[in-house]
Amino acid sequence: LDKIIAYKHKEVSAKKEAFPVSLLEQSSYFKRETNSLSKALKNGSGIIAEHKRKSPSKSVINDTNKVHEVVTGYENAAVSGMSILTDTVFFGGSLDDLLVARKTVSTPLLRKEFIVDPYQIFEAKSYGADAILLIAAYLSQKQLIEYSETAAKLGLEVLLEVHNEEELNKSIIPNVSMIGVNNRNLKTFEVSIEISKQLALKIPDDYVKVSESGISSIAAIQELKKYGYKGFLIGENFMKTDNPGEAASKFIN
Ligand code: IGP
Repeated sequence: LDKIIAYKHKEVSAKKEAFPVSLLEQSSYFKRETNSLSKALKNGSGIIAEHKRKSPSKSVINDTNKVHEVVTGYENAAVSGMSILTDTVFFGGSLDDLLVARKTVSTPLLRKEFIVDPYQIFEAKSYGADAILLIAAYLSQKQLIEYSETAAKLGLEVLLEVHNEEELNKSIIPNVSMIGVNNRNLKTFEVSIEISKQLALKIPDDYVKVSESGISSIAAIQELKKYGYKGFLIGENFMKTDNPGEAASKFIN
């Protein structure tokens, strides 16, 4: 994680030079009305299907380059939202993937990125995202508050990711609609659904609860629903198959 964050700071400062916010604001998507991911989770299947090619913990998951097909499949499966990884170096994604997804579907889209600077929030909006991820593991409460406010001003929802009680405590802040419990420890890669169960009761009711990572069965979703979870972020389990959309539809119907 430290390596990723250090790299992100370099990446962002280079981009700011080459492509300032004033240019991002000229994107036709910048002024669009966004769709609410949190509402979609409450009213639908609750599945947030992820587009994920590789990860530091699993290396290659799906090396096809079929974003259009994957997101169309997810949309046909009636997922509530999609998470599009835009990190290139560690996850093999790109902002272009987000753009392709935005051009293809109207489903709420989460930009899945390691945000270290408000610049990336402007970028998310201009590439068609409806929501951003903020990660409490490496952001201070001050940053979380500031970034959530920036997102709200741009009409983007925030999914705030936590992995333990300490991170949860600093995440009870305004302008956040969804709290995500990552079952994967980003430092050790250890995964356990128990983390979601343990933290569930400590999340105030005004946040939509999302369980993230390591979900690979309908039974797990049923169980998590008992703990009040409305959102289920699933990547690998769908992406490792030849037909991620079909894999997702099996979880929904
Ligand atoms: C999906 P999985 O185990 O279903 O592929 O996990 C998603 O939760 C995971 O990709 C993720 C992630 C993140 C990736 C959760 N939080 C933060 C990068 C950064």
